[in-house]
Amino acid sequence: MRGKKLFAAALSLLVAGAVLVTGCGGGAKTTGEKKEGAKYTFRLAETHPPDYPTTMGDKKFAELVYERTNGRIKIEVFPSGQLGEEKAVIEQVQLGAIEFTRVSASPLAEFNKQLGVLSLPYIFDSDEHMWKFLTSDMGNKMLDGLETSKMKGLAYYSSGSRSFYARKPIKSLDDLKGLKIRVQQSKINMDMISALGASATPMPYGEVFSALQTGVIDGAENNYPSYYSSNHYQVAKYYLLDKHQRVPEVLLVSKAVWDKLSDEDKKIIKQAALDSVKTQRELWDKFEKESEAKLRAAGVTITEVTDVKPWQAAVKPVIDKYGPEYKEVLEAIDKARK
Ligand code: BDP
Repeated sequence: MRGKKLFAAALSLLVAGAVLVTGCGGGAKTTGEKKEGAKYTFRLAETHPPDYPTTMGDKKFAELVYERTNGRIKIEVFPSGQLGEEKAVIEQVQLGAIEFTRVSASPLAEFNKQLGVLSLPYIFDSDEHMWKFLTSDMGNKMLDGLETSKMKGLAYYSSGSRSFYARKPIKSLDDLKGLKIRVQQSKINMDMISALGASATPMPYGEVFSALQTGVIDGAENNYPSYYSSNHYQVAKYYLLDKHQRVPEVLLVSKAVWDKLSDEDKKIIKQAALDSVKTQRELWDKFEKESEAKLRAAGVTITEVTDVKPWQAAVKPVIDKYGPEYKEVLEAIDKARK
């Protein structure tokens, strides 16, 4: 599987030039001239399986673009990490080797510092609060800000809240002490884990199952849908609902590709991305409930954290360390609370 992914990644670099030169048979020019009515076939990299809500959102997006360009722009969705793990995919999107992707804002923040604020623990009270912020001027500004990192943010998707799970019973904050916990590849996440007394092991998502199975790590953290669809629950049966983060998903396009599109195509793509959010969010809400029910039916022990104050106090050093960098955004997040 790994080998296959590496091969896919190498291949995508090789064909990248070809896709941009030919626009896949559509005659998009390489001179930088923006041709109206050009035909393209693009790829969209997605880490989740085909029926996962983000993948379904990607597909809705692709479908809308296809319809609204009368079949001129075809976006093929590659699910299940076929084109590589998120960090490697982001690098390829920066090069224009992969045109589109949907990734978590956490690894993305390693490429665009401004987005790091979205990984800070307990900054959103609820999904409603998060969405109020994401759809505000500041939320949109952050998507546009990806341009400084060779990408163009198109839309946010839902990802619920993240909580811890482990191979052995965890029922309180104290139980995390000394555990080796896998985190997404981001510095803020590593600091958060340390602040909670555990030991942070960053690793790509696709490697977590076997690391849990073999005991290389004691636990990890994610939302119900990922915990369920990745089968992590089969080897780590104890879930502690502390909801430490709400990290949105981001749908984005390579700036190298974006800059070659006509204004009309840009408009269609941006609008299609925004229109796909509704589908993704509806499917998310449904799948979040379904996966929780399936986890319970499979015998997973779910412990609710009734008082998050000790958790918030424990991660305060993380907020103190990064907060000043994000003063303006944190103010906007606070405003969205009211
Ligand atoms: C999931 C996100 C996915 C991340 C994964 C992770 O949807 O994009 O890759 O978490 O933990 O919730 O790496």
